[in-house]
Amino acid sequence: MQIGTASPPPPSSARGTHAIEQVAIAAGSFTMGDSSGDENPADGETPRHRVRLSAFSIDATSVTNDAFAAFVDATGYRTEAEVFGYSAVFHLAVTAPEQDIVGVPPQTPWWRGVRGADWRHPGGAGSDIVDRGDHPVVHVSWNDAQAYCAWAGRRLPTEAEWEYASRGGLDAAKYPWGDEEVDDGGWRANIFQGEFPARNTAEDGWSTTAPVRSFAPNGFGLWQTVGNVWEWCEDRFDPGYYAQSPETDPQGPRSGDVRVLRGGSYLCHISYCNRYRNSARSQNTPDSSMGNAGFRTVAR
Ligand SMILES: [Ca+2]
Ligand SMILES: [Ca+2]
Repeated sequence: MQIGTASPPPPSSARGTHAIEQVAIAAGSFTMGDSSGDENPADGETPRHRVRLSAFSIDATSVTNDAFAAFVDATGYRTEAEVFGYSAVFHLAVTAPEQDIVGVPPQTPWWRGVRGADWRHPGGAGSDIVDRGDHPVVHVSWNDAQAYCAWAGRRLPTEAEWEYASRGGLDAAKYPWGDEEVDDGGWRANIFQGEFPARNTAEDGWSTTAPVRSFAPNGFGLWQTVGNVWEWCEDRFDPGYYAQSPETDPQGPRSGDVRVLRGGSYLCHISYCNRYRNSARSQNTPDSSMGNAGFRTVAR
C-alpha cells in the first residue's frame, strides 16, 4: 500500500456485493455442546463447556444460488465440482442418465457420483436452478466457500459462532425453536420423512432444497440453521476438541485435514441421522461437494 498518495477509491467491483441480509449478534457467552442426551458420541458433542464470543454479524440465510451467481459472474470462478467434473447427488435426486453415474460409495450406497453435477445442475444433466434462485447454493466445497468469502470480504463462521447463532438465545435447547420435536404442531425444518433412503414422502413440503426463507426464523432471525442444507464452518474437526477448547473465541484445532459441517440437511431422518440439532457436528474434506451442503458467512 502507498501511504500519502492521493488515489481514487477502488472501483466498486473490487469487492463483491454480498447480497444476504445480516443479523447483528452482540458479544455474549453460552454453554456449547449437547444438553439433550441425543448426541452422537463419535461426533464429540460433549463435554459441554462455556464459550465467550466477540460480536459478529452473520447471514440470516444460507448463501443463495442468486448470490453465488453474482460471485461467479464477477470473477469467472469455477467450483471444484466443475473442475473435477462430478459431484455427489442423493440417489432420488439424480436427473442424469445412467452413463453419468461415475460411482456409488459402498458405505453410503444412497449417494451417486454424478458427472456434470454442480451448483448450476444440482441433479446432474437435465437439472437446472432456473426456479431456485432463492434456494441455498449446493455442490460447493469448503474451498469454494473460502473463494466466495474472499471476494465478498467475509469469512465462514467458527463452529462456536455457528452454534451460538443457531441457538438464537435459547441456551441449552435442542433445536433453534426450543425443545419441541421437529414434527410437533407441523414440520419445523426441512428434513427427510418416509423410509430412508428408499422413499421420501416429503411431508414437510420439500424432497431436496427449500427456499432459504422457509419455515420460521429463530430468536435471532436466522433461517434454517438446522435442516435444508449442511453449512460449512471455518474450523477443522476433531471430536476431542471440546475437552481442550479455549473459553474465548475458540478457533478450532490447529491441524487436521477435515472441516466442520453443521445443522443437518433435507436428508436427515430421525432413524438414521438426527443431526438437525443445534449441537450436532459433522465433517468432510475441504474439497468435497454434495447436493445437500452449502454455507453462510460472517463478518466482524
Ligand atoms: Ca423435506
Ligand atoms: Ca442448514
